[in-house]
Amino acid sequence: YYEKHFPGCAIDLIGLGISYFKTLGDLTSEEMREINLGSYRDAKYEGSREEHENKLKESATLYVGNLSFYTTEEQIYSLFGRCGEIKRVIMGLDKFRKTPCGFCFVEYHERVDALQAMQWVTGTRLDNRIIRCDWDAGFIEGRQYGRGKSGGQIRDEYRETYDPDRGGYGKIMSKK
Ligand code: GTA
Repeated sequence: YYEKHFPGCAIDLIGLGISYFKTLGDLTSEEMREINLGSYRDAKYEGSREEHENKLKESATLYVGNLSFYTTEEQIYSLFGRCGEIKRVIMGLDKFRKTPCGFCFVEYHERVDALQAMQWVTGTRLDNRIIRCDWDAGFIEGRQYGRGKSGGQIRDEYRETYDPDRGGYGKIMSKK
């Protein structure tokens, strides 16, 4: 787990074959920047690729996915607040109905708190779903809306399984 999320932080103590893992408090600012940034890149990001990468490296904002449509902002505050003081939570909304559509952004004041959430909260259960956190380059007005034709997230248009907590079948499947 550490090798995946904190590449370069496992130090083999010379000759002893013992691996020592640094805790978050031990990381240098350079190591903090370089931590696994994930593979998602927002295709609608307005700016250069380099700028996008730099924003991700310095961001204190997380995208949280695979939420139930029934999960509330209060639940997000209560879970993510365990990792540090939250500046703002932005719930993802269906662009037509303006109802939750299964994701949110969590902005912390400090990057180290977002890092704690990346370490401890991603992959845990909320409303009986395994949630996923990802670094985000920062919230911009409009990004809270699903980009699918139906108003929800694009991935829910193509989903082929039945997911009662995310509106049933995917939108394309339900038209078949
Ligand atoms: N930081 O992982 C993320 C992330 N996701 C998934 C969405 N957002 C994210 N931000 C971060 N990390 O502000 C953000 C977006 C936006 C908001 C809603 O959430 O930046 P969205 O989910 O509606 O649309 O965004 P997005 O993100 O533009 O779609 P995505 O996930 O890249 O691409 C669509 C996915 O749907 C593909 O991975 C694929 O699985 C599926 N898909 C797309 N097109 C097809 C297709 N033609 N056929 C089959 N599957 C497809």
